[in-house]
Amino acid sequence: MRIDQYQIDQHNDSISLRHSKQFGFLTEQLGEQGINASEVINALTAFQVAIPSWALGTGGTRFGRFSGGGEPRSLEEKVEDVGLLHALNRSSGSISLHIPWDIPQQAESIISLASSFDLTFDAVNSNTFQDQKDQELSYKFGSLSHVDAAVRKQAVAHNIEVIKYGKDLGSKALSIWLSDGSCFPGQSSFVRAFQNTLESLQEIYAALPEDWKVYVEYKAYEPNFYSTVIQDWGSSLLFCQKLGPKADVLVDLGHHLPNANIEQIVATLMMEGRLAGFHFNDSKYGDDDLTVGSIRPYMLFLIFVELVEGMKRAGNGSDAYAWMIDASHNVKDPLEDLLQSVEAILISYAQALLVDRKKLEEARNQNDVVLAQQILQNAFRTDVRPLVRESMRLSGGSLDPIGLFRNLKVRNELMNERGRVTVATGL
Ligand code: RM4
Ligand code: MN
Ligand code: MN
Repeated sequence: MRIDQYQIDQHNDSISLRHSKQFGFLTEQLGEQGINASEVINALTAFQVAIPSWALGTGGTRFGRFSGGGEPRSLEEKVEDVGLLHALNRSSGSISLHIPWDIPQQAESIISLASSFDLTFDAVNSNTFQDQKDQELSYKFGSLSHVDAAVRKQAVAHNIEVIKYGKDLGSKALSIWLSDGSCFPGQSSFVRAFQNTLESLQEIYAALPEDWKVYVEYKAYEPNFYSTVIQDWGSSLLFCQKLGPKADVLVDLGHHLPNANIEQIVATLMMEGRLAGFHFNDSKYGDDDLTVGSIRPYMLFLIFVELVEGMKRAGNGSDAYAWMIDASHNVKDPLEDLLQSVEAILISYAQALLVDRKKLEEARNQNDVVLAQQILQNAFRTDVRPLVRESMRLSGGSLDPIGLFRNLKVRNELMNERGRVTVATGL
């Protein structure tokens, strides 16, 4: 299914009066504070968030999975789904593949399908946290860190194969999330596991094409419950520093221990020039993979405050980083959920762009704690949705992506095309 431009324009026309009023009012208010709304809108338009190929179907937990129907049955249909999202919000212009869940059979034809939707291929992800059918050696006790060199070799070879797939698609990065660790004290040697992993990563690093990067993701726990080899940003940074300049740290919002100060982690990584990018999601307890901004929107805003600051300091734009949603949708329509997530990201980014940096610095220098807090909260409490809508409208998207999605009965259409009982590959 494709959404035509005229359908978007028609829907926009029907709600444009209300939007113009709200947008006009906000622009004026911001103008009084010395903020140029069009600069914010330009930054929003440039912000593109990749969609993971494994998030287009209904997710599940280890207890069950309740498929909603019309899920993509092939990589082609996944590309089509991301095409729908991008047509609606013009902010989801790339797709990130997980190998071997989504192996592109013919690179050229999938590239041309993607470009017909204005999509490119983001980082490719390797998978050594599951055993595949016909796999010779098991990853039950680890992969890149395994005590047996033969298993490590197999895991390294898999990562190198993933790079090859990515190269054919025009990707520029390999993203590694390593589930290796131990479930019980005594099970493994921390030091040996680290050293084995480093050696394995060095081999993968050596296979990276010239203009590629490797993103090293960390996670405190799960599926291993006692220790994880790359457990936190510090371990990840250590690996990256040992590997070289093509390795950077990937932050997944759900991968920290409770109450971690993620915004401070982000600031530190940016200060060191080692932030690769983000896997966005939200959580209440652990790696819950919930809709971005659904539980802790203020934290997301504070993270964006640091991101904006870090980008400014580094003198680069948002395209210098890899932004992706890494979420799972157990009870919502995956496409609606992804639209909500992208919107939440843009809202936080817009709010962070409103922060009066000069005043904030002055307040800090004066130790005016009250004022510093107020400056941040003023920005956070501004309803910036008209800016987000306007940025989508200007780039040809919808003023109300979810409204139009429902209006066009997209899910019904997909169920008619693909069937009611379809299960997408992924978790
Ligand atoms: C992990 C991690 C990885 C993702 C897998 C599916 O928890 O977030 O990034 O690839 O889940
Ligand atoms: Mn992740
Ligand atoms: Mn995760």
